[in-house]
Amino acid sequence: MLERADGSQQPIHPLWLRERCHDAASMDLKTRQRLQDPSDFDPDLKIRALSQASPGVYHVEFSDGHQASFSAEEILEEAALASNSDDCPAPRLWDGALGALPRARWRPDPSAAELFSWLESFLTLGFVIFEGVPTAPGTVLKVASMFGFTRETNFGALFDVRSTPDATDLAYTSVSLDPHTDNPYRAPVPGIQLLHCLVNETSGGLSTLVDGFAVAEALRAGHPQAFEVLTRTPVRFRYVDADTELTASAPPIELDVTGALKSVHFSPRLDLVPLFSAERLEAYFRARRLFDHRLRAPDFQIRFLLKSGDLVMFDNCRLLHGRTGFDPGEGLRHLQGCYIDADGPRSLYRVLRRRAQTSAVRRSA
Ligand SMILES: O=C(O)CCC(=O)C(=O)O
Repeated sequence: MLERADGSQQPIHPLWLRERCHDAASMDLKTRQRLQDPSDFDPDLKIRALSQASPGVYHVEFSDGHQASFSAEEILEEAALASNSDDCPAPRLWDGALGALPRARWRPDPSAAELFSWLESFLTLGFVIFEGVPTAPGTVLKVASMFGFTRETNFGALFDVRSTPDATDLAYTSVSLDPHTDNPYRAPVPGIQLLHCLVNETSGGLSTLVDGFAVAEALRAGHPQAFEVLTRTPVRFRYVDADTELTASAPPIELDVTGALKSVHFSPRLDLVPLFSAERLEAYFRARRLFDHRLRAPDFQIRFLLKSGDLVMFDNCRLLHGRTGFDPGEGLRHLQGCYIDADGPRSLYRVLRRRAQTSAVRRSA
């Protein structure tokens, strides 16, 4: 048992603790990877002796003869991690009344504190808008590289979003686009999308964003059966052009093992539900309609103009994006986009936090 800050007791399982030994016999100290296969530990392992080595540090002797020291603080921190928690800021769900948008002045060489605050906005709200990003073509890739590795696709490392007569995707026309997640036909789906406005000479083409997690939670609360149907129906998404044929299946609302929201997969231009029984299909169509009508409702959606030099980076597994239609006769509208994997900003956030903690400890020493 360890005592938590609030005085309550935290039971610690011997095998769980044995797997966390970080002495040189248990792990490679450089890579911090385990040297022993933990499945070989005695399943009936016990703690034979426990003593306090110094304030907050315990010396443990296990029944297999191994001895190790642990910081109580570190063990309690690890114990507090819920099974679905990744120790980054939790999503703060929002709706159409969000108010001030998370905007930041872009700088190619931000301070650690600036970068940290950009990441906090992104991780909590699912998006951040940078202003003043140079409009030289390709700059979106430079911005992306600050947060993660570009996920190249059949559209290339970046894609141009502008109205063209030979469009291979409705995004490359001037029609309005309802809220959707990008590329649900890929496995894995691109985690994060960046869209950088180089030029917008039209009066339309407003960008839209919806917090898919907020809508999903509203559905769970108000229409639990519909929510359940959308978590259990595998929908097939498909993209085909002359050189590419991609398909992937996913439920519109994907949950993790604890039942928490994991991902939204939604693109009404591309979804194909398998031919289930009439009863199952009707339940799905009713549920999709409820979900989609909320995704399109102003109560949940925000609209804003991306002007030349603005760049929006958003979580493609949580937020849905779209745009209003525009008249290409009014002038040019040209965005460049790219994808990065979902884990880049989370890794960067942890590294910055660790560095800040280390330098705070150094300063106080
Ligand atoms: O034109 C826009 O603002 C958005 C385009 C879009 O939805 C996309 O590229 O996926």
